[in-house]
Amino acid sequence: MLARFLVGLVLAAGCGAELTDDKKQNLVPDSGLTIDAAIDALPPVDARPCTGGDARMQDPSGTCFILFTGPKIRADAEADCVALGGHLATVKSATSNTTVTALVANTPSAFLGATDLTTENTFLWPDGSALTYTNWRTGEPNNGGTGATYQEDCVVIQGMLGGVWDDRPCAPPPAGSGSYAYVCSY
Ligand SMILES: [Ca+2]
Ligand SMILES: [Ca+2]
Repeated sequence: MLARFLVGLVLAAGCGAELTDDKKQNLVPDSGLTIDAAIDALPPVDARPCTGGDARMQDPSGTCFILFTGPKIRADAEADCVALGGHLATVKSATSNTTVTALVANTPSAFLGATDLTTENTFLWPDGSALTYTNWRTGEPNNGGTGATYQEDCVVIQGMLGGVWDDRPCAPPPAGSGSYAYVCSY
């Protein structure tokens, strides 16, 4: 009985000490408020380092483009990009396309993020936004061309042709097609 009483006394003392400390902390002026205001005034910055993949480059706006040589089908490539905290690449300006073209300079074809999987010939970026900038190769997108027995609903950038775009299969069919290197961005 005495032991139980002593344990209770010790626990009560411990709680009392914590309460006292909390009280003291609450009485200290919050000197961090001025610093918080200064931080809030700064523009938002994506602090994630531009790393990973087989090569990577940042465009002047700070968007990080990451090349994986793969090859993989579109769904698997996109899963890899999501694991990085991004998506298959969104390219919204000629400046960004120049950066990605340099990144894939030695790569014949690499997936970007756009698809027309939802509505044929209406390409969208992974966030659902429309393409405001495009760099289609002459005659593209052609969904495989006249008489094609398959769909071309994904987009590749062709590094060895100066960074033009072509719609290509997202996966087979046709057999052996639909697997490419891929570029992620965030
Ligand atoms: Ca298509
Ligand atoms: Ca095509």
